[in-house]
Amino acid sequence: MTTKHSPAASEPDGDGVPGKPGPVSPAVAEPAQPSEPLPPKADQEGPETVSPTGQATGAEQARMAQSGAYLTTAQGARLYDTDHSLKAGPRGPVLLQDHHLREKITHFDHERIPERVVHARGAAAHGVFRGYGTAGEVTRAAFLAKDVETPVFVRFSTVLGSRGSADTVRDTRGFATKFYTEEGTFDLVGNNIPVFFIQDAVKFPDIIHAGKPHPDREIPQAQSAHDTFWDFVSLHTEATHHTLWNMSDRGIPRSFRMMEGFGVHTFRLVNAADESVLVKFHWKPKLGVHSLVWEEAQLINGMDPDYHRRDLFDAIESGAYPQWELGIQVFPDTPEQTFEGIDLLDPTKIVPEELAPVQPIGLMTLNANTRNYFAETEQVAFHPGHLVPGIDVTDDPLLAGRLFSYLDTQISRLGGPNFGQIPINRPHAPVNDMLRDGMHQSAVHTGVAPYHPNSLDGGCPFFAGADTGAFIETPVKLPAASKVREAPASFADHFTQPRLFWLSMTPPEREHIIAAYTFELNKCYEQAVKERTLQVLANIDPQLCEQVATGLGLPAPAATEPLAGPDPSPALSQMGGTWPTDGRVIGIITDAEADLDGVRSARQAILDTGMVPLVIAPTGGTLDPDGDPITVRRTYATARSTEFDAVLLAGVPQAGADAYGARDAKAGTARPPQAADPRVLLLVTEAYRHGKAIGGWNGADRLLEAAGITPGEPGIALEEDATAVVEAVAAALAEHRAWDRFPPAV
Ligand code: HDD
Repeated sequence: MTTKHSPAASEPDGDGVPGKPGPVSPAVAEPAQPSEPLPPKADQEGPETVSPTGQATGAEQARMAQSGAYLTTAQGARLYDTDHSLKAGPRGPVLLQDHHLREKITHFDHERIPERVVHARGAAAHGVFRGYGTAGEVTRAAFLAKDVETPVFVRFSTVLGSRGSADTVRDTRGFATKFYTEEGTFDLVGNNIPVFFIQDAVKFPDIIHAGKPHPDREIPQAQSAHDTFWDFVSLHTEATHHTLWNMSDRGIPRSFRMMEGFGVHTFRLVNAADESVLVKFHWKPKLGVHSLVWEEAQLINGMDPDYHRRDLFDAIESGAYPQWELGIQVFPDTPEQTFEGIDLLDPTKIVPEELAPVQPIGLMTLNANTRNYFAETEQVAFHPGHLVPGIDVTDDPLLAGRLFSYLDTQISRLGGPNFGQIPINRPHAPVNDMLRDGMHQSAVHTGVAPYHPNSLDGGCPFFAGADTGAFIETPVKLPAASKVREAPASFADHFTQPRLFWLSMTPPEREHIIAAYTFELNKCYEQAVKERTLQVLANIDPQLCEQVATGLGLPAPAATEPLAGPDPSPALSQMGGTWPTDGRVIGIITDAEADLDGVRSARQAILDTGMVPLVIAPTGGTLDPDGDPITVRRTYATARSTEFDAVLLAGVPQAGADAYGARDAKAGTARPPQAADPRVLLLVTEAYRHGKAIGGWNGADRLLEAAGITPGEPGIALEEDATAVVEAVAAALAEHRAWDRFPPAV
């Protein structure tokens, strides 16, 4: 006999005596009756997607989730139990005829799909792109040429780590955008670094084999700090430029919202008169480009490995929609395909913005979170070959290989050639192809003649022409040439542009680069790898090489390449400006004895400036529960400095110090009395070390003193009242960090 499970009857029922089951509040009891599901939150509504057969899917399918009164099998038969296998008696063996058990376990066994071979860890969001209507002169692509709104889906990612790795590792970040335009889908599959490791796609498996964990023991995870990576990049010096960007602050972004994005390759745009130009795409974040510091990034990997995806999700949830302006650098489409001597087909080279300004052509706003990670973020399939009329590729040999690789990889990752029918991948333009059948075909194609021309299905479909919106490849003239496995001579210059980047950095940024190389190379075992890398660094800059060599305890070699020029490009530095502080997180450290009116006004002032306050107190719950309660968001035990962009001190939190004192007294230990709670002291000293703004009032100077911080320093704001403190801290935060707090690297 099987027993019918009755959820309500199984809940505890008692009088709250420890060890005895207590009464259960209706809110936490397991629901026993069908009720309406919670409505989706407004900001979880993503754009509708439409199937090739015209069926609405996205939102419609979302409503299917855990809704409806009755649980059913996959075939729609209602179920009365999903918690017990069918058995021969309550203690008897499980019966093979339990078809529900078999269906449920079989489906579960196949829930995972292969993760992406690179860029496995990512986070994504929906949004809109609005063209400024200014690009018509250079492209006929309507979503750029006209003032129209186009839905987008953007996936940010790390490159090396597997799907469950941490967010704030030192790595390149992917920045892939799918524009669902009315003329077809356009994918801009870029990175947050404008150059790439290699110049030819044929080397991509090699650089990835070198960067991924060692094949024998599969360590380290999501790190470039290991021998094979440095072996590869020191032997393939074309990787020098990209590696230098990686070792700079660009390799550890503060947030996806604060990263630039780059199309990397040079693309070709074609206008309505069939005139072409060469362009490079740039995404410029409205919040500015900001980074973590290395110690902070490492701590976050332990404290909150989901830091970047949480930041993106929370910002969108709270209405702080991230925005990027799309811009293009425009170059004449000459047969040489160079600009100011820079080879536009070499993906390891940039064109400094001072030589070719970035011209804004549209604005992207991410305004809706994903509703299902698997369905959207995991199943989205980008491809640089997803192009629309008016945007074409060039002969960059790295791009050529990508045009093959992205389609190919989806076949194993998404299980067949019909991945384009998955809701997140469905174009918003009408699809009328003659691709048929195959694994996971979900369209019910009608007609009998999926070939062209035909006389049986009314001749349909017919071809479009240039005047009816066809994608027509630009008839670029090719030079007469022989078949060779060779690179052009200009591809051999591997050091001018790394030097350009180095010379464009400010002293604190250079110190971070030196520290990064020193850290990574000290993690390597092979002496030859370290020495070869020092030779590479010598060819960038002697100061860089010498300082890293000191950190490694090795002699610095002399340069073997000329070190003259080039002119620095100030646009490459992240320092020196002020930026909006929207969505920045401000911790307010307080306790029940502090100036709680001040805490209330600080909270309000933070919210008024579009930032996010988080009150930190000794325990959870509320402060001043009988007055005007303040909700505590973090306790001294759960808060760490890494969660905050700046910290406010509403007094000298003593509660923890008292607790330590009492414990010491009980244990009879003779530690010196604590000036403040040690967890608070740690939080404040870390924030200080990471160059974060710190503000305080109401005796906060004593806490600073206990932490060894001098009040008059830049980025330290002590004021009479809480609102003035918030104002001063916001002003300091607009510069992102107090830069002169960073000590020399070695
Ligand atoms: Fe790639 C994924 C960016 C070179 C092969 N790549 C992938 C993603 C980004 C980039 C952002 C993640 C897309 C997503 O979120 O789903 N890749 C780049 C950039 C490159 C580049 C900016 C150089 C300019 N990639 C590159 C080469 C090859 C690949 C040279 C192969 C020859 N990339 C892939 C891939 C991936 C991929 C194996 C893995 C998952 C996927 O495509 O869909 O095909």
